[in-house]
Amino acid sequence: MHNVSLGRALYTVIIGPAGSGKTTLTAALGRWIEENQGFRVSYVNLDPGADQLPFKADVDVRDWVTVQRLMRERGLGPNGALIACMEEVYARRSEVLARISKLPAEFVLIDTPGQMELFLFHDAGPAVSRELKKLGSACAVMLFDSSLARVPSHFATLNLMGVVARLQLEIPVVIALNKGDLANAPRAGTWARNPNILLNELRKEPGVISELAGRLVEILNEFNLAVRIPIISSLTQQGFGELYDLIHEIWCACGDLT
Ligand SMILES: Nc1nc2c(ncn2[C@@H]2O[C@H](COP(=O)(O)OP(=O)(O)OP(=O)(O)O)[C@@H](O)[C@H]2O)c(=O)[nH]1
Ligand SMILES: [Mg+2]
Repeated sequence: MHNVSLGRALYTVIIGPAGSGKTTLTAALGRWIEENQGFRVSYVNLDPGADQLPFKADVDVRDWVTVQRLMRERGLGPNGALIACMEEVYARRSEVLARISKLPAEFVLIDTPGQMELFLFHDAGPAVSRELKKLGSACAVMLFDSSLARVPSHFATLNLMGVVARLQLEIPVVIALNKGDLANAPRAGTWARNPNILLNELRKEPGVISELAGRLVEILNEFNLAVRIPIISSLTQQGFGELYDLIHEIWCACGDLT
């Protein structure tokens, strides 16, 4: 149990590719934190394309703009409309952030659109994360489907994605592999716990990409940029304790214990 209040909120942005389970995790992790850590949790939806949500959004970007409305009004396709939505969110970010800043919670979980690249490489995502950092502590959870980590070189490149996200959003990034209940990446847990086993298996994998991935792991280790990657399940709550500890460590490192 870490139910010690750090005096200021922790804003956790959940990012990841389409369908990796961001929305399910936002709801499940929020409930888990409320029940197991005793903190108040607020929920923010920054996905203007969301239909139904499994959590009650305390701040909802759809109050300002929706993908459906811009598709209708501007004759755009879903991707064009999402880009237009992010422009709208960017233009109105001070209103959105003012609402977020008033949430009476220690933990604020923020769900984002499926097109992760839009949040990372459009102005709106980095602008939001920079402002969140000013409000309290902030971090991102970068979620991947664990089926992406079936071979050592794929697993090794996840850390690199985390570095890219950290560079873009300017906040610490925790990487997690979701859908661990499906056991479709049986070695991932071993690689996550033991980088030496990962390096050994990379050396056995043929090809220049595996060699590159091995060097990458070594360099990231050297620069202390490799992170622990928990295997989690938003359905069974597997790995939530480990994920929470990683997030909590960031909270402790960013703020003074009170
Ligand atoms: N087996 C399993 N399925 C999961 C898990 N988490 C999410 N899912 C399923 O994955 C699908 C996508 O989940 P979402 O939470 O909508 O994913 P998302 O990343 O928010 O999707 P977009 O917002 O559309 O990008 C749903 O069918 C979920 O039920 C998990 O831990 N295990
Ligand atoms: Mg979603």
